[in-house]
Amino acid sequence: MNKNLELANIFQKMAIYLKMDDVPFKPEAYQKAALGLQTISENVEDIYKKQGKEGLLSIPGVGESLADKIIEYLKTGKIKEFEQQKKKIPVNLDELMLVEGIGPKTIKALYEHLKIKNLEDLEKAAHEGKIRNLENFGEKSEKNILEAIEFLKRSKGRFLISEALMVADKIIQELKRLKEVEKISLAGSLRRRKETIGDIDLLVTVKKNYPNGAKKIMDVFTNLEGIIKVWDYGLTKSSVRFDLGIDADLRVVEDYEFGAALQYFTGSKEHNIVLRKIALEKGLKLNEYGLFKGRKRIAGETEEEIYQTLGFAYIEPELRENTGEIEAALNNQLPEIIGYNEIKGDLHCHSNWDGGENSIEEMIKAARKKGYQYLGISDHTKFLRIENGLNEKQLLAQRKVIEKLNSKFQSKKFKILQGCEANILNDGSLDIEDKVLSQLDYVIAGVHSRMKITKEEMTERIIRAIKNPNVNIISHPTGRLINRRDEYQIDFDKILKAAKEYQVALEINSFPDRLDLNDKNIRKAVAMGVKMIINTDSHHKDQLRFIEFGIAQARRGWAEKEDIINSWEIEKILAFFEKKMN
Ligand code: DGT
Ligand code: CA
Ligand code: CA
Repeated sequence: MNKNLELANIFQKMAIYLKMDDVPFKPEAYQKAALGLQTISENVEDIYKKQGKEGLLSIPGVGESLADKIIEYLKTGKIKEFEQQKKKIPVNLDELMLVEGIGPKTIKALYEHLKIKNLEDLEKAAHEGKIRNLENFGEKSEKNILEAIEFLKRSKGRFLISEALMVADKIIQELKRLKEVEKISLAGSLRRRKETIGDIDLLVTVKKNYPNGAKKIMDVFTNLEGIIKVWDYGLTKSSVRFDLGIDADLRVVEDYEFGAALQYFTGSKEHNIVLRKIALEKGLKLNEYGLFKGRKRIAGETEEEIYQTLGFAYIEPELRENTGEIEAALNNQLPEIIGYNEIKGDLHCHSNWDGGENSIEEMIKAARKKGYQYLGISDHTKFLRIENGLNEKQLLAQRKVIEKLNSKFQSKKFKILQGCEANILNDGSLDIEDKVLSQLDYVIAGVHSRMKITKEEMTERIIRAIKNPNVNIISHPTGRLINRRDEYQIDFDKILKAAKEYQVALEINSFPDRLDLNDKNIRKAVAMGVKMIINTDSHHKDQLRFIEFGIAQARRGWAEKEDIINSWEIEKILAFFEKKMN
């Protein structure tokens, strides 16, 4: 930050402190000076050096006393009055002032009565119902505070793909009902199925016989339920914000340029830049309106046409990150990435035996409805008490139940496998006796505790589990929670080597806040010939649908069918599990 912005920031805060004490007029003077400092292009330090106090007085909003404050800051790096204010009420104004509906007076009251200093304190107090008891507060204001914090958290960061897709699906549903809409498509990072989304991008074309179609579409779009702000209204582009805090851009384009627009607005920007450069080298021009030779449009109606005319194979949106896909396309070496309909079963599902929502029967019913050929029940094991983890005896009892269910499905060509999700303890051993593990169809092992250990320790710990003859799958191998928790420290190359040697599959967890492995790690696994499995980790039958996020992640990691064991027939998976034993 330069000195102008530093000082502007301090003056803004001093204004807030003055407002806490109901001082008249002065706060406005500080705010005006802050604005002045932000506006001028010249550096305040230079102004003072060249023209002294006179120069400072020429800054908009700066009078005698504030000029002295500026000089004090330039000379000592501090403003005494501000230091005293901070000492009296030591709160994080940067954070608290962002909360919608909270002003200086509220901040002061919250600090004096509840010692609330920052966003974290505020959220905690609101959750504990402490705020409603203060004078001038009530349950309503407490609820508002919580909602505002939630909003803040969301609007500041990027959104999980599941959240963005939920909003996008609703928009698409509403727009599809209009007779004016011809084609409609996702674009941007959402179409590329990135794990987090900045904003939603959508593209539509208007049916020919509706000359005012664009206006109708934009009117409906900008008035959708849940919109809290219209940033931009136009006949070719509009932008809105939904109450979740997520923005959506809608563009209306002509039929003949739909492919070009889709290609352009799908991105990524990095992919497009290289594509445009290649077009230029061929004497062509590529933009959102088409591919041109001189003034003549030679492609633009479809994306395929554009890639083809440029001399490429079609590149799937999930690959368009400029990480080698363009070279691969030019050399006809693009991978045949796994399709969205190629998963034959889900092997990481929890039942109500371990506190999941649904019975094994209900999970089976949901799996069959998805067209799966097999389903694996893999409940937590005993170390995880909070998840009602099963012990050896319970696992064996469950085995009997599953065997019985299987005999029922024999004629229907559906197979239920019994696994478990055992815990990798601190020393790399598992929390279930090998004697029992060996009786299950397969074993998943995962780290669920003590995640903050050194890289060496964590790597050793997981490798020891990989070496266990009964372990077939490592669940969520790096342990990250998107926007909440970083990966644990591991030497992934070593893990890959061990997984390959001991024939263990690494899981791509489809839960939208996990999506672990990430794309880079998936590509490494593919390159090394390490097998993976796309699982949902469902604790409820409706979560089976998350598989699409896991598949998208696998595609982003260039994985083919052969790399993903649950796109295989059941016999082949069982053989893969079995071979490990010997
Ligand atoms: P996001 O929203 O941060 O998750 O990521 P994107 O990829 O959706 O980015 P966004 O929404 O800013 O723009 C959508 C697409 O539009 C982007 O993927 C490529 C295209 N695009 C936007 N701005 C530019 C640009 O300045 N140059 C180029 N070549 N393409 C752009
Ligand atoms: Ca976007
Ligand atoms: Ca956008």
